[in-house]
Amino acid sequence: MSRTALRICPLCEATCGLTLTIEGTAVTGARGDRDDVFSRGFICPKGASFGAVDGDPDRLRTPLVRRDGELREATWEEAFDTVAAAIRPVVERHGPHAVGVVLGNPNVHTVAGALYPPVLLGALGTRSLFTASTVDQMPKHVSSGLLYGDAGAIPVPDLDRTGHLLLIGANPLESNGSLCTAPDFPGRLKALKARGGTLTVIDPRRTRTARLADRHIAIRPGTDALLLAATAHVLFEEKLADVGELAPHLDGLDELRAALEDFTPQAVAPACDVDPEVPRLLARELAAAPTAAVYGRIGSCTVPHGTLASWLVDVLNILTGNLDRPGGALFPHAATDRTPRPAGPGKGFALGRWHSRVSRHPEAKGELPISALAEEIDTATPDGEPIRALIAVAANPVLSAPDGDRLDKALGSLDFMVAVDPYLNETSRHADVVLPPPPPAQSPHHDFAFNTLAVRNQVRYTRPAIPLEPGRMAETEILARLILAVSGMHGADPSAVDAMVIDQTLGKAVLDPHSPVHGRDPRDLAARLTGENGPERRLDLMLRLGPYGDGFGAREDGLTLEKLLAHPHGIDLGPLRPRLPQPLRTRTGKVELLPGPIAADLPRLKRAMAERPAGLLLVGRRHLRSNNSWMHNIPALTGGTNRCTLHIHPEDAERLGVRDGASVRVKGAGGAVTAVAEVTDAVRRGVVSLPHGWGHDRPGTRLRHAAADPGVNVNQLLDGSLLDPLSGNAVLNGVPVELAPMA
Ligand SMILES: Nc1nc2c(c(=O)[nH]1)N[C@H]1C(S)=C(S)[C@@H](COP(=O)(O)OP(=O)(O)OC[C@H]3O[C@@H](n4cnc5c(=O)[nH]c(N)nc54)[C@H](O)[C@@H]3O)O[C@H]1N2
Ligand SMILES: Nc1nc2c(c(=O)[nH]1)N[C@H]1C(S)=C(S)[C@@H](COP(=O)(O)OP(=O)(O)OC[C@H]3O[C@@H](n4cnc5c(=O)[nH]c(N)nc54)[C@H](O)[C@@H]3O)O[C@H]1N2
Ligand code: SF4
Ligand SMILES: [Mo]
Repeated sequence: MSRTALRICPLCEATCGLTLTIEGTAVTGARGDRDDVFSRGFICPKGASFGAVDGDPDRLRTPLVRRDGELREATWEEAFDTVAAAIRPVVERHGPHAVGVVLGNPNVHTVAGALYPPVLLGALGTRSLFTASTVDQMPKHVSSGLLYGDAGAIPVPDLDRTGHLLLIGANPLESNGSLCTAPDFPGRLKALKARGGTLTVIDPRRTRTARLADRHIAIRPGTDALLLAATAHVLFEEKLADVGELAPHLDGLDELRAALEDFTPQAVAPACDVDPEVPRLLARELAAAPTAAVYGRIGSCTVPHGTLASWLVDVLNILTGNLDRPGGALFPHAATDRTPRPAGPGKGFALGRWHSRVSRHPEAKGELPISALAEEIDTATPDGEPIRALIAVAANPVLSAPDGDRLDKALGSLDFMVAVDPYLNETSRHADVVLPPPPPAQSPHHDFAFNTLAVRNQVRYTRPAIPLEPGRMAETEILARLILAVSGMHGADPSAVDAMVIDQTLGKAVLDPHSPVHGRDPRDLAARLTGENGPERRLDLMLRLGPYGDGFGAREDGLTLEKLLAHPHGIDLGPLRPRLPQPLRTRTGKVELLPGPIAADLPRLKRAMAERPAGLLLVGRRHLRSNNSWMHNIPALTGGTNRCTLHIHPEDAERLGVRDGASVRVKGAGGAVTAVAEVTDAVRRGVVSLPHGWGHDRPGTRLRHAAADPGVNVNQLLDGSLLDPLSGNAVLNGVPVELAPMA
């Protein structure tokens, strides 16, 4: 007897609605939900393998606790007892910062990851927070923080209506999009072309996305900020800049023009290794298009000038009048966003409110660079204690962050580590306690993060497709119990955590004159919340207080959890709409075009005009059937072209004596790896490419399929010292390497 159930796919940012086929407690099939208001039936090979991902026999079923040096199966009670007994003493003896927290990427794909880590951090009071954001999009947060006063205000390209898309360092045909949630990104790009629009792609590799483009610019890695600065320069020089209706919301236009004066096409072209006509062409194309959107992703962020490149992406949208207008780049409005407040000056965005202990890296958005995690554990300094205990939730930094070998050793030296992870992998193998969440089919889903980055406003929620198997614990409960265990409330009812958050939120809302519940009784409001459990009540709360919410009766027809549950394929909330100045939180209440920290970093970009590295530069790549470090254990998603090979251009291969299929030694500042060469002109000359997330050959892991074809860890080539200084983001692309064919 089989049945079907709906489940939003958590495997990438596209958030497709799936229809799962379920037999007993197993997912035996997955297809796109044609009635999904957003994804309309789209599915990719990863989503189609949902059953295999969900049912991977190597997923842990019970907690593991280290006894006599070995991880052994244990009860949940033993596991949380061990955590409670270990963490509090570290805090009491060495202070809160001696407990580190590492949050990995899947936290943005789970309900638990959205709702509990902020509470955990509050309970611990630690400044030792490291997340996947600093090997990813932190530069975009910093540029948004500086421009708009809110690190979360990220404009999203209006894919379905734009007339021209300039796409920089992104390959959505493999990644399915990022910081731009768009189920069927490939179809949306084809639709852009079908309606007469144009697509330009800047990427050192001729990717599947680049092959779809009208124009592909194979730039030298790491130099996009220069090319974009020159493009903005041309907009001013050729009097093509036209900010249109944005004018009253902008501050610093003249200062911006002056700051970009030296970035002429002639001056940047040699460093970018493009013709000086390219920035002129880009500027004219952007200015001439009826509407246009500039969009940058990983390749524009994980580079030495990541924050400047991210800032310039928005600068180009602003100078062409495309920010906040249909067809340009707009600020989405998610159903769980906070109650909108009236426009006006805000608190602004501060960087470097504290610094890392060893290398004195400034914090950004409350985080320290994950590149610095190893040294914060293994290096003593006179001021402050090293990290002694670590809580890792959905993170595999041994593979995803620079210099995995050093981090591997550092993790092994901790007094205590707990990992919330379904796998015993390169990172969790160091834990003293592993707390495994249930597989996705047994978990609820709502996209708290990605709905704020979606190309269409919409809201969807799916309850667990399969009830929790006996012995399983919901990840929401795991994290709630973890919070209680580290805050001296071990053993209390985990729903107390949700009740506390609800009380605090309502307590503030009733005092806020702009809230729809201003002046009401918080206990009465709390009693009206619906939902089967704490996390559902919190979702109901956020929906009801949000921009489309019922305001607890203040707005008839408004959104509630009950209403959402009555729409299992989701509720469409319409296309993106202009919102300025409401999202602005800067001190001036305007878009601050040339913020101080950006202006102070421009001389470094100017110096980069003279840099022409003679050697090879390494870039990454993603494969459609992969996802960071944790999907190489699924047979259906490995093999074929999804391999950890080194792409190298035929001319470079010839010059260095590298043959297709032969092993090559790749050396970087942090170490060396040996990979099989794949000679291809899909990479430009002077550039080689290795994918990340591989290197599954360490002992003590339980990833049987992945270990059979382990690949190598590209991040071993890094030593962790190369960062974008403003954001602390690791430089993962455009990294100098040396090659030697193996005898
Ligand atoms: N060289 C190079 N390095 C990179 C990148 C690159 O492009 N090049 N990309 C970077 C980017 S963009 C990112 S986001 C990071 C990712 O870095 P990480 O977040 O550290 O790595 P992931 O591989 O996403 O690992 C996630 C972990 O979460 C676990 N997990 C999976 N599902 C769940 C779940 O439902 N709950 C919990 N609790 N755990 C779960 C997995 O088993 C795995 O251990 O890697 C970065 N590293
Ligand atoms: N299939 C699959 N999908 C994924 C993931 C995955 O691992 N696999 N990971 C998910 C995550 S966590 C993220 S953050 C997103 C990332 O989503 P995307 O940013 O679309 O990811 P990539 O496919 O790595 O594309 C980055 C492109 O930048 C190019 N590039 C490298 N250096 C430079 C440079 O200096 N300048 C320019 N202009 N381009 C450069 C690379 O060649 C590459 O084609 O994907 C998500 N989706
Ligand atoms: S595109 Fe992403 S969200 Fe959609 S099915 Fe594939 S992995 Fe899942
Ligand atoms: Mo990412």
